[in-house]
Amino acid sequence: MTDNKYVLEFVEKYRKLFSPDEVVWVDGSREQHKMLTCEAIATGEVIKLSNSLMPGCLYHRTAVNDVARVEDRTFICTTDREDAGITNNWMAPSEAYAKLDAIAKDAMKGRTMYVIPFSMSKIGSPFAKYGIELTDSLYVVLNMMIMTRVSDKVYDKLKGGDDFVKGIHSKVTLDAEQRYICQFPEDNVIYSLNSGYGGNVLLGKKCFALRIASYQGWKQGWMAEHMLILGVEKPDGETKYICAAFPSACGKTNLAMLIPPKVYQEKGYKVWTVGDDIAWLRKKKGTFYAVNPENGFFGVAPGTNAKSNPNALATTRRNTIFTNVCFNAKNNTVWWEGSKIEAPTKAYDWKGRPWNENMKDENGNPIKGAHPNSRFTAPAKNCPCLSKEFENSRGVPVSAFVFGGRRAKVAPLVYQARDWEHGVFIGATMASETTAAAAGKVGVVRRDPMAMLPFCGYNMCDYFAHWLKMGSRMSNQPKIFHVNWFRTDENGNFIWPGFGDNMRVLDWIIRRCENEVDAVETPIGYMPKAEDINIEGMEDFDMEKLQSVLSLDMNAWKKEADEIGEFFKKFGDKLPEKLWKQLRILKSNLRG
Ligand code: OXD
Ligand code: MN
Repeated sequence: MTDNKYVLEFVEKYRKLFSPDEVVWVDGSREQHKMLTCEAIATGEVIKLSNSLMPGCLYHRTAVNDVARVEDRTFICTTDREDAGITNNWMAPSEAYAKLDAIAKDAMKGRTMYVIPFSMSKIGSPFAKYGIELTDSLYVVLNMMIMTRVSDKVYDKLKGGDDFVKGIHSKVTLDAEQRYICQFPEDNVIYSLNSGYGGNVLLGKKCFALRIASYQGWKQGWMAEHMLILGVEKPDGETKYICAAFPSACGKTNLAMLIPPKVYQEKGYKVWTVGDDIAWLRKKKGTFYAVNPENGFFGVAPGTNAKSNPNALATTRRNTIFTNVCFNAKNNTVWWEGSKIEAPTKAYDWKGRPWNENMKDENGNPIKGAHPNSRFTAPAKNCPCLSKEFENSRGVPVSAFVFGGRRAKVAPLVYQARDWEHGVFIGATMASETTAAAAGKVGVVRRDPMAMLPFCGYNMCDYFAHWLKMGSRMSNQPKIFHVNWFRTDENGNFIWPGFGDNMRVLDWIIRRCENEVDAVETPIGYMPKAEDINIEGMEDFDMEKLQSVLSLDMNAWKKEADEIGEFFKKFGDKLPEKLWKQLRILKSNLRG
């Protein structure tokens, strides 16, 4: 397959440690994909779904104790603890290697070790970074073949060198107590044991494209961000690109695949998806250019329906792997809560138990057919609104960065940073409130800077400084905005309808970028004049509701500013002074 000595040494080292019965070199070919799929079906690792209704689709269940990313078991392993910072779990590299090697010893006996060469972003592009993942999971192989560019051409691109990320994965026994997701940014190594859940084991995604890549970007002068990338095509045919960061459960995939409301469609607006989760950003001629390094979407299934995200639904109709959704045994398809499709009458839930929608647990709560974090892994090329720039190796020029969170009261529908430094402050302080859907107290504010808290592979203070520095080098700085689709009324109901209507906010953002519309200066930044948000054609929405989502409660903001101060204090002396300066400006503005 290759004579690259670094690749051969890497594979041999872990073959000796894991002791698999066999090593299979994955080459990315159709023939091999077909063979491996048949094998996964034969072993029961996946179930083949209806060929006529869902051609090429597969169904998989994870172990019940292994259904999500595990932040408490995720470590950044740097020589110096300071380089991981206070927001990451840290382990010394020597300790981590020793601990994980002991768990890994002979873990693949009786199994096959697959060697997956993959590229994040298009092979050969200026953005491309290469990786090799070793795994004992065929499910991982098949998912990686959707989410990344898997090909033996990767070996040629290495040109005999060692510039690749080494990904090591084994399910071992799926013991949650021995589960580790370790990143070694100084060594370009990811080591993941005892999990089979996507975010922990598809090592190209969070582990590489965010944790390792953010560290590489810091060292090499570029950025890896937890951002969707979308293009808004205007009636004159010009397309403007926006990158947006939201914490999990804020509808990133839905925003990335938004369908504009009728009034916008009639005028000729279109939204194109470049990416739904990760953006790699590089500077060219003073402008940020963004690519989506992935090749597919790993989206949350529950809540996806013909109204919330018809494009995502269409994307999943072929060659898609479904994980932990409900299995409809009547017609060999899948179902999930919030699909707006009648629940199946002959079905098995995500745990594999016979299921119907009337079933209740011992506390009388409905038993869900699909796990709330059940997923689809779908090829990007299936997406009806995929941007024609998706494969463009130069990336797309970024006009605006958007940060967002889920805030019931404090943040208005949209506001704009006064300048880059203020924008970095807004990103660094963004937050979401916990919802009733999650365990624990409702309404607890969790700060999640740039939505990177679980994904930044180095010290967050260095990360903020990197943001400040990158922006200061741009002659064509993107404008920075904050949005909040989740303001509630006195009864706790959402006021803003969201989904396609978010286009109205994107429209204001783009007009601001083009200096086509004025704004009001407020203590927190620039805000729209209500009449500049187009509410034409909206049902059950009026000027009064718009005013209410644009309103600012100064007392709530004073409390917010105090809380930001407490949050900043946790970072100690390393926090860039420019962020403290922005907090002083906010406090002084709020005093009036
Ligand atoms: C994801 C996440 O799975 O951000 O994309 O949690
Ligand atoms: Mn994500």
